[in-house]
Amino acid sequence: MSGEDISQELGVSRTAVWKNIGQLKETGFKIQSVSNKGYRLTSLVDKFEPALVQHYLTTKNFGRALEVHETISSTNSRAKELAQSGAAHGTLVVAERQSSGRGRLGRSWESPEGLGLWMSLILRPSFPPRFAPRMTVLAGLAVVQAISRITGLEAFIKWPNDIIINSKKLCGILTEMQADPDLIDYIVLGIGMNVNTQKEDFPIELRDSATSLKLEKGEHIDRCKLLAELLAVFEDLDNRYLKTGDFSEILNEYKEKCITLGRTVRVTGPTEAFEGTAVDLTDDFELIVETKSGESRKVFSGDVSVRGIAGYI
Ligand code: BTX
Repeated sequence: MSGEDISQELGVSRTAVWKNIGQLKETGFKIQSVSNKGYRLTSLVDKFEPALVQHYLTTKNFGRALEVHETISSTNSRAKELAQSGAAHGTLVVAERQSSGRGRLGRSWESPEGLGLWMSLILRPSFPPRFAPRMTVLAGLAVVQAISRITGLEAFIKWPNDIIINSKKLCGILTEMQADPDLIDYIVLGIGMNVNTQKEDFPIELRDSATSLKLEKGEHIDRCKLLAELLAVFEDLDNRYLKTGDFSEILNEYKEKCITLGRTVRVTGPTEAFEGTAVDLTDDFELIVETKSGESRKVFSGDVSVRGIAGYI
């Protein structure tokens, strides 16, 4: 497109066009300039550039308030700070790299620069705190659906919150909440997804149990598009639940994608460990495990490994 056309279309001066093209190039957009012809955009920047993310967004709330960091300790920690100072429902924190990304139970989450989707969404739902795990259900389903739409890959959920492809861990979800006994102040929903990670980018101890979209699909994935799609699907599911108040249908969709059900699992709690078969989920999102002695036990949290999945033999 010629500089003249751009300046007319946007109603700005040729100098402004020239300056802005220069800035875009500095940000990482690949733009060819040919004298007497104009400019050609040959590739977008592979970064969470706020303007690019906003360009793809189709949501009403999710991601409309956006904070992007090059490096941050943990997007969940930053989102909690923002939530405490009053940030709105749907506020999003994204980082290119996390220096101390957190998993559950004090574990760490590998978040190398420019290769993943490390994000935290602030939610202020109006339901009581005991329903908070429902947000993890919505998030898990949203991740699976967004992956399918962007890449065509089929992903599964390992209860409660790991996303699995080809028996390997692709993504983890960390839900943290601040609440009074009967009112949620905020939920911070952290999602960590390996997007363009290559095998050698993972630390050795994770190479057999972790995967990325690029490794599974065999091609580079546009992280901004993926982020926008994920937020769109997530907001749709959230609206659907708000409108109908009916969670059973959504839980059934989750169950269809839940790789844990019907499998041998090992439950490691704070005081004991046992094995059994995961048979179902309760309406409160507890896992029902039938032990070898025929006892039926409800598991609320703790660690559940599924035989054959993500390194558990
Ligand atoms: P988790 O406790 O289920 O998983 C953590 C475990 O997963 C680690 O102990 C390690 O074995 C393995 N692991 C670590 N990094 C990776 C990785 N990149 N890919 C695959 N496996 C890995 C799951 O916790 C929840 C993770 C949430 C991460 C997001 S990122 C954005 C937000 N900010 C933040 O600090 N955490 C969340």
